[in-house]
Amino acid sequence: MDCKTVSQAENRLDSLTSWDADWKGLRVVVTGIGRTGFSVADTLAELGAQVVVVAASDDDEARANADTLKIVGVAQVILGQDSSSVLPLVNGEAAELVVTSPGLKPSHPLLAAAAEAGIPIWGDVELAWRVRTREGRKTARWITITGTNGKTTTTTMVESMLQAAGLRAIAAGNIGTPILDAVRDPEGWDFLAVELSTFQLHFSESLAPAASVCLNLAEDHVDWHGSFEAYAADKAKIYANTEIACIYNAEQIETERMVEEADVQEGCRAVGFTTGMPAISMVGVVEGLLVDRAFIAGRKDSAAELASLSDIGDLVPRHLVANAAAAAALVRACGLTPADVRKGLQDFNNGEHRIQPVATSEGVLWVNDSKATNPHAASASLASFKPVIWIAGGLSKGVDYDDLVREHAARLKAVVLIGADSSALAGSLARHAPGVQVVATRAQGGRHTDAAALRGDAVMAEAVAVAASLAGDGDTVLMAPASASMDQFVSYAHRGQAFIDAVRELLQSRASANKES
Ligand code: UMA
Repeated sequence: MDCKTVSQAENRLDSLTSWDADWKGLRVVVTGIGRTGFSVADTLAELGAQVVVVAASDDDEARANADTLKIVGVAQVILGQDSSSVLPLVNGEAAELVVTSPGLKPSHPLLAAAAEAGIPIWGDVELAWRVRTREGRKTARWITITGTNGKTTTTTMVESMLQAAGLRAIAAGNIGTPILDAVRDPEGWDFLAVELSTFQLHFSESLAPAASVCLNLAEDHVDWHGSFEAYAADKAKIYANTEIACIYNAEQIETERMVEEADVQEGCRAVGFTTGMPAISMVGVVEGLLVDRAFIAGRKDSAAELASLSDIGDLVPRHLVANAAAAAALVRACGLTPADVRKGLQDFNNGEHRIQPVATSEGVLWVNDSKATNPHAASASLASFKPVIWIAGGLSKGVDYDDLVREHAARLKAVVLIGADSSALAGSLARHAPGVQVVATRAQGGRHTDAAALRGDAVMAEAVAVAASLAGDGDTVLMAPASASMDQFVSYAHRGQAFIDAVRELLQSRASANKES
C-alpha cells in the first residue's frame, strides 16, 4: 500500500465512531475464530463491511463457526493457516483494517505484516467502543477493570452493585461474554462492567470509561508482551481518557503512578482503595466496615459506612476485601448509594456455590464453585486464583476442555479428578498441561467397585483429602468441576455441600489432632 492509500484508510477509520457510521464495504481482515473472532466477524458483517477471517484452528468448532459466518455474509474464512506473514486480500484488494483476537501476540507474523504495511490493528474492545452508540438505543457507560489478579471477582461485584441499584447492567469482556455481544444487545444497557486483559488493552486506543481501575500488578504474560515493562505499560492504558475517577490500589504504589501519568478527562479524580484505614480520597476499612472517604462532602474529617465485611461473606480473605473496596469505589464514582453497594455485596455473597470461600487454614483458601458446570463458568473462577489445586470432572456432556486447560495451565499446581469418567478432561490435561500433577479419585473409570465409595460424599471426602495433601501456603483449592454433577451427586448443590462438609470435617479433625499433640 502506498502512503496516500494508507492515510486515506486512516481518515476513513477516524470517522467510524458509531454503529450508524459508514462501515459499508470497509475491507477488514479478522484474525482468530474463537469467541472474540466470531463476535468481531459477525458484527462487521452486520455493519456491511467486507470481511476475511484467518485462524490457526481447524477443528470442528472453528469449522462450525466458519459455516455460520459465511451464512451471515463473511466473504472468506481461511482456517489452519495463520502462520503466513502475508495478509490475505479482501475481494482482491489490500485490507484497510485488521481486527485481532487477544490470543495473538503483537509479534504474530500476520500482525507484524499489518504493522509493516501501516494497516491499523484494533482489538474487539476498540471496535466495541466505536459501535457503542446507535440511533434509537441507550448508550451504556463503561466501568473498566484490569489487574493481574481479582479482575473477575471485582467485575462480578460491580455488576452486582449496578443491578442492585436497579440499573440495566452486565459484566462482559475478558470475563467470558465478548464485549461485542453485550454491546449488540437489542435493548441496550445503562452500564457495562468491562473486565479487560492486557492483551485487550494492548489493541485498544479510544476507550473513555466513566471509572477505571488497575487492581494490582505482578509479573504475568511476559511471553505475550515481550517484557514486564511492556506488560505494565499496557495495563496502565486502563486509565486513559477516564471521565470521573481513576481508582488505584493504595497498597501498591505502581498503580498510583499509572494514574499520575495517565491522560484523563478534565475533572477526573484519583481515588485509592485499601484494606486498611482510608486516608482522604480513599475507600477502605474501619473496624469491620467498608467506608467511603472519597465521595462524600465531609471527607476531610468523616467517612460514610457503605457495608459491613460480613455482607461479603462469613469468611472474607483479604484479597476479597480489596476487590470489594475497589468495586465500591468504582460504583460510588458513578453515583451509586451506600445502600446499593451493600445490597450488591449481599447479593454477591448469596451466590451460594458460586466462587464461595469456604475456609482458610494454614494459608490455604478453600473455594466452592460447584455451580461451574461447564468450562466457560469454570474459566471465570480459575482466572481469579493462582496457584490452584483444581478439583474438577464429572458428567462432561461432550464438551471440549482443550481451550479451558490451555488458558489456565499456568495457574494449575495440581488437579484432582472427580466424576465417574473424566477421561475427556484427563486427555485435555495430558495434552495442554503435561507438567501438572493429576490425581484421580478411586471412582474414576470404574476402578472401585464398592458402591459406598462411589457415592458423591465419599468421592468428595477423598478429593478434599488428596487436595489437602498437595496444598501449601498461598494456594487455593478450587472445586470448579467444569462438568455436571449427576453422575455422582443429586445436583450441583449437593456436590457443593459435600465439598463444604468435607472441608469442614478435615479442618476440624486437623484442629483436634493439633490439640492432642
Ligand atoms: N489463534 C490464531 N493464532 C494464534 C493464536 C490464536 O489464529 O497464534 C486463533 C485460534 O485459532 C482461535 C482463536 O485465535 O481461532 C482463539 O482466540 P483467543 O485465544 O483470543 O480466544 P477467544 O476464544 O477469542 O477468547 C478471548 C480471551 N482469550 C484470551 O485472551 C487468550 C478470553 O479470555 C475472553 O474471555 C474472550 O476472548 C471474550 O472476551 C480468557 C483468558 O484466558 C478467559 N484471558 C487471559 C487471562 O484472563 O489471563 C488474558
